[in-house]
Amino acid sequence: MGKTALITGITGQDGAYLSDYLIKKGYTVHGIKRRSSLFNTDRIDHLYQDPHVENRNMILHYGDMTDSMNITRIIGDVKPDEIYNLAAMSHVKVSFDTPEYTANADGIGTLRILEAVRLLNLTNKSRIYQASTSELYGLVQEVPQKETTPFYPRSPYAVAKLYAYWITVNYREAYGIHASNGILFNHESPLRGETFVTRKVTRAVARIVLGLQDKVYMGNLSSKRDWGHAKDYVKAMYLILQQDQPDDYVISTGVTTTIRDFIKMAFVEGKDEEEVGFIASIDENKFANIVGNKQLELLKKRVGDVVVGVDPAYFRPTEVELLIGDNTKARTKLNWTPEYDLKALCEDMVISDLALMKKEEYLKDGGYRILNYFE
Ligand code: NAP
Ligand code: G4F
Repeated sequence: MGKTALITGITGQDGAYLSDYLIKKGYTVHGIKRRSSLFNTDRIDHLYQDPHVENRNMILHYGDMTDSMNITRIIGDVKPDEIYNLAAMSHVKVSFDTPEYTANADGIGTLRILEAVRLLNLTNKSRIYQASTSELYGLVQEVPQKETTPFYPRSPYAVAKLYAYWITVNYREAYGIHASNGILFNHESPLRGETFVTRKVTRAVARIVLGLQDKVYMGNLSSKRDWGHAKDYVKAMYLILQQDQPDDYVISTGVTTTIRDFIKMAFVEGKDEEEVGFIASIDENKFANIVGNKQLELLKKRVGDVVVGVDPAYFRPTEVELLIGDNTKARTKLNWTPEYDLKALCEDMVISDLALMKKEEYLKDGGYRILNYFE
């Protein structure tokens, strides 16, 4: 019999990659999905099985992190071997607009999972992975950041995640639950939400290349992030729950890059003093298979055009300026190493967005997206 996993946040970036990974390992995956007026299952549609199929290995439940009874009922019904708590209002800037909701879903939501496991007498059965974050380091107290670096959160999101981190440690120490924190640094992919910085850039690049958009407006270009690929990071989540002892791990690449340099890597050159980006040159080989000759000619004419501007509306009231993680513990104890570097990640995202935008351009009326992100 394969193991059973319950994933909260299954419709998100990490939920999609993790489900795919666990199902390939023989798991039966249960996922909690919020009710929404649209399907919102694009990222997991390739895994979905109709409820009438026998012996399904992917089962969805309606639920919400703010609903204790619902969370407790689902955990009681599924009795999972492993719970991956990935659900969260995960956008830092938006958390300044919705601080109370963020505290409820991201902070108390984690307590609801832990308390359900305790009340249902599943403390010896269900292992718990908590999606903690490098945002906990905020105004960094040490460079690079490791498991012992003191936290200094800088947003309602990070403060909510601070509660979630410590309540996970507390339930481990108080009740002996196999509960662990993965302190994950930023990880991206073609499935990344469209309003996070890397995806905003790679989508804009694709749309500018295809002539669908003239310019993109960004926020703070000087902050630095340690970016990895979500495909690598969900493997670390799995490894954390396979350890005999629960523990907390930093998951990162150990390389940090400014937003400005990511934009340059994706497409354009920058003029730092004016905070604008212009198209420096066109790599014909990069785009030849995607755009037609006519489009390539039009694109070449745009060399020198300013395509990136800065709009202070995207600045945050308090910013996290520098994140860079020391992943020594994960490398040595979990035997985890990331396969993607930033260049490979950026390329994966740009190529995928070019293909997606091209399809969207053709399929404007149908609205179908038939992309195989998982190969
Ligand atoms: P994401 O793409 O934003 O996905 C978040 C998921 O949580 C979605 O499935 C979302 O559902 C669900 N969700 C949000 N609020 C919910 C609620 N009240 N009840 C139930 N489900 C809810 O985030 P991600 O990038 O996959 O990240 C996964 C987790 O890791 C999050 O907890 C995030 O904070 C944390 N994290 C992410 C990173 C990163 O760089 N990606 C780094 C460190 C930690 P809908 O689809 O309905 O919105
Ligand atoms: O891509 P971001 O929105 O990610 P952020 O704030 O680092 O948070 C992400 O990573 C965390 C892990 O450290 C997760 F916990 C969290 O859930 C989320 O996945 O912004 C990255 C940087 C920031 O400094 C921001 O100010 O990019 C800067 N930025 C500049 N222009 C922008 C923009 N960010 C966004 N979203 N949009 C912009 O136009």
